Amino acid sequence: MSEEWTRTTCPYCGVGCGVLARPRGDGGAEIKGDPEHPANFGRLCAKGSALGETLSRDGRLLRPMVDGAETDWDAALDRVARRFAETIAAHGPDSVAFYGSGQLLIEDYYVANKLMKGFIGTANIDTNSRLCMASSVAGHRRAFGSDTVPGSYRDLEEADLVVLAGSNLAWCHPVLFQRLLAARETRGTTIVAIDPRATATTAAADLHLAIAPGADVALFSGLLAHLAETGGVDLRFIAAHTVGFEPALAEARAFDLAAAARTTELAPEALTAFYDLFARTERVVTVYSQGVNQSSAGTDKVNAILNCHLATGRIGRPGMGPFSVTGQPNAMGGREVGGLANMLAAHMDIDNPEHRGIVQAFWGSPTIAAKPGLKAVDLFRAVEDGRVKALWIMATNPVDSMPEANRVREAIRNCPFVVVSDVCATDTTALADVLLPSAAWGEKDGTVTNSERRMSRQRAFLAPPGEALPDWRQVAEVAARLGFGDAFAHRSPAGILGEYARLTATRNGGRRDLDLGALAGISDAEYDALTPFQWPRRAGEAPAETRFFANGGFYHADRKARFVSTPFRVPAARTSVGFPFILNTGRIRDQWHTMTRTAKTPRLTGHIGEPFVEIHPADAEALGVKPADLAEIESAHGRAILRVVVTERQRPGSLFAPMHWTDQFASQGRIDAVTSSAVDPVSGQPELKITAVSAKRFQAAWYAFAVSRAPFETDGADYFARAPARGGWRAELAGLEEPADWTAFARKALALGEAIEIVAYHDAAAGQRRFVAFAAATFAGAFFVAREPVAAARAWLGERLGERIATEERLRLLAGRPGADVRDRGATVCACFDVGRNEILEAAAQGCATVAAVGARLEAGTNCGSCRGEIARLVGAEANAPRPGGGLRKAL
Ligand SMILES: Nc1nc2c(c(=O)[nH]1)N[C@H]1C(S)=C(S)[C@@H](COP(=O)(O)OP(=O)(O)OC[C@H]3O[C@@H](n4cnc5c(=O)[nH]c(N)nc54)[C@H](O)[C@@H]3O)O[C@H]1N2
Ligand SMILES: Nc1nc2c(c(=O)[nH]1)N[C@H]1C(S)=C(S)[C@@H](COP(=O)(O)OP(=O)(O)OC[C@H]3O[C@@H](n4cnc5c(=O)[nH]c(N)nc54)[C@H](O)[C@@H]3O)O[C@H]1N2
Ligand code: SF4
Ligand SMILES: [Mo]
Repeated sequence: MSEEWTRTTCPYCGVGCGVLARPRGDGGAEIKGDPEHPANFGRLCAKGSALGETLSRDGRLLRPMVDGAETDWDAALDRVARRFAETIAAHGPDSVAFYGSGQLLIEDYYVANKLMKGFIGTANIDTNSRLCMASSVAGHRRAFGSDTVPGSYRDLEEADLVVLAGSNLAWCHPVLFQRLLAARETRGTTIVAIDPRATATTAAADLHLAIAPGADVALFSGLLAHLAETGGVDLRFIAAHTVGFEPALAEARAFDLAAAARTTELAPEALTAFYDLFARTERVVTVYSQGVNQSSAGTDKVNAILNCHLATGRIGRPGMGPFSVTGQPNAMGGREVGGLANMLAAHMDIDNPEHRGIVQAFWGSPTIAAKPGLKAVDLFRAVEDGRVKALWIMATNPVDSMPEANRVREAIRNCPFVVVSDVCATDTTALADVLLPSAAWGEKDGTVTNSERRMSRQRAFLAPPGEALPDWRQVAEVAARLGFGDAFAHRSPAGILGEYARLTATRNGGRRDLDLGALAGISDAEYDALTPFQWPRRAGEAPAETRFFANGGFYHADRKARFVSTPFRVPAARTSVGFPFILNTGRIRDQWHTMTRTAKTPRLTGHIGEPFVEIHPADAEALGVKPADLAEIESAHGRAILRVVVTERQRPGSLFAPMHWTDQFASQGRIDAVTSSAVDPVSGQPELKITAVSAKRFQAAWYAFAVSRAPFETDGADYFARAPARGGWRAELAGLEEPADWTAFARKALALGEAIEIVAYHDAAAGQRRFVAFAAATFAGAFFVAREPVAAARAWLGERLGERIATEERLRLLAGRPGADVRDRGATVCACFDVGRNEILEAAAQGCATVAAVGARLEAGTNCGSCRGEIARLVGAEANAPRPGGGLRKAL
């Protein structure tokens, strides 16, 4: 591989930042932001910056496996093809299914979709985007006639008001959020955040509307009614470019101010402030994400937002428009190629006979799926009840990320034939009959589309380990074995993209939004040199900034947009005496989904290293739980045990837990064992933000904190959570009963083998036990037990692992605390510069009173900026310095 920098794209969020990567020779890589990429202009967030530390080969799948035994590719692929062919022959094409991911590249996705819909002849191909973007897709298609995101990132910088609805942009799209904050410094942009709980995003907003869970339709219906009432609508745009305004408005009028305030549980003054601001500000961008999409009214929430932008004609012009931000690096690309069960390909509709004709003729395929296939939740139900008998899962981990995940796990376990393509071992790969090792980020070539319709190259800069192969090749090989070799004869990703681009342009002539004609038949050399561009890019067109709909031109047959009536529906989940809380779930700053990559480096586990549940102080008191206790959260579907965080950021009656933890990292941290699979009736997207649950204290008899050079043996603890530490691993443990022999228990848990020396300390009165393990005079592990959650200098202990320890220092380790001259850095706050909580508190004590002052002294907060809110809290300063136009929060 070349020792030069390779230009590629970050594999995490949908911002789609450009990355420069250079192999380091030890398997890792140097990483920096690509200054020329128009998504990030050189910036990266903590996850992107840490990419080079997550490339290790630990846990990587290296060889194909059939029935748990290693084999060669031919045997594995033959088995997949034979079992799919037999199942189809016996039970028809709808008895097989494919479950993909917004983390597949366009080329992978395109061939999988082509095989299923055009050659096997079933639309049973769905993706984790069903859990993510499906409501936005459905809302866009209802309003615009196509799944079009009209604007660009630049619009967030050119807006005077940015509304963030159900989006924790600060943590989930950090570089885009930093672009917004930087623009606000000069422009004085007002930011309104709509979220039931307080987050790093709401902390930076001028106005936080802590809406009742699920009430967004009422909020935006009230806005539409208010706009009509106060003359805030654009009658010319409505007349020229839309249909259905009057009925939608009539429906929205159910939400006068009083009704909107009642349903949203917001003060009328706060609502009026927002409504007036929206009415009087021409340049408004409304960004929406999972608080909107992951709802049993998700599609209506999207249309309620779109209605307000259509009514004001604020769409597709600089600084104006609705903006659905995508989650995964290629969530948008997956929608484009047809990865959803209800789409065909290249933004053509499965229900449209003309579109089916175009696609079938283009593919020269024997068949074409004629009706939509099963959407994710239904797809796994069909696996459960035996309608689907052969399933291929690629680049997603449904055992941890699907709602009612225990049920999904059983369905997969009982499915007669399961293929999983992944890069590493997961809770899902454990259930595979055939396990296929995929080439990972950095090892494969392809393209992705980000949230602003910008396509960028991912480029290989490392050789794949073992026999790992790119996903598209696995699909093409199986297709060939099913007898479709001619249609899947692609020899390179460029060939696939070139074919796909030709399809987008076929019989298009401006009738479809997605047109990549300029890339039709792209050569390998052109593909290598491809620079990021926004679609559409028709034949002969050079890259240009593109927007849609400023002058109408929607994609319904009459080229007009539709207002959609959105009657308010309450969420599917009802609290009851047995399940009195609403459980909300989502993301944390430094972890990506099921943690298969971001949990490989202590830089990213140092911020939050354990699954937790946020509880309002009043609820905590009523439940008798204290900070750092453990709580059991239970729904009708399953149970989780999580560390308690008591905080006023949470609404009373609501809980929040992260989606990330799996059986690999915690005993019972899989929150999707608990969540409900109630879905939106239009999009089929599950309501992952609202599940009725109970909460109670986990009655631990003992708690332990441990560090070890080894990854721990956790059998015997009723609770554990582990994470990498700087010199090894750290773990939190707890149990309902004390083990008979603590020394033996600690020894086994530390998993260091016999050749260690253990120094022990027991304070019977305080109920404390401490064990410190040394291997050849180096610090190898520690195990601290107490009746209460353990107090110890966690970060300091983790950092000392592997160090040679002088005899007189051993006592310090046994005390679990550094001496007065050394400090425990505390949990990581700034992951970019690796700065801990205690370092920031010390800087504050020495007079750093602002985020800028802390940045000047420690560098903390000066790169990606996503920790700035937290730093502000620690130094007791406002999240952002005063700026023009920022007086709204004070005014309220
Ligand atoms: N660090 C990190 N970043 C990520 C990811 C990650 O795993 N880690 N994943 C990526 C992916 S795939 C996605 S889809 C995006 C998701 O990005 P976001 O949608 O921003 O993230 P979430 O935390 O899922 O949810 C956003 C917010 O919705 C709020 N919410 C819950 N219920 C409601 C409601 O009824 N109304 C409103 N208005 N808000 C509500 C939640 O409290 C939460 O703060 O993030 C992407 N970026
Ligand atoms: N409770 C709750 N649940 C949620 C959500 C929520 O907000 N709350 N959010 C939902 C959303 S929006 C999403 S997007 C999903 C995400 O859920 P998943 O898609 O299940 O999460 P990931 O951990 O990203 O899984 C990706 C898998 O692909 C593997 N992988 C990485 N690169 C490659 C590759 O190149 N090829 C192959 N074959 N495999 C690869 C990784 O090792 C990993 O196992 O979770 C959903 N689930
Ligand atoms: S914001 Fe962070 S995670 Fe998202 S693409 Fe950019 S560097 Fe990657
Ligand atoms: Mo997502």
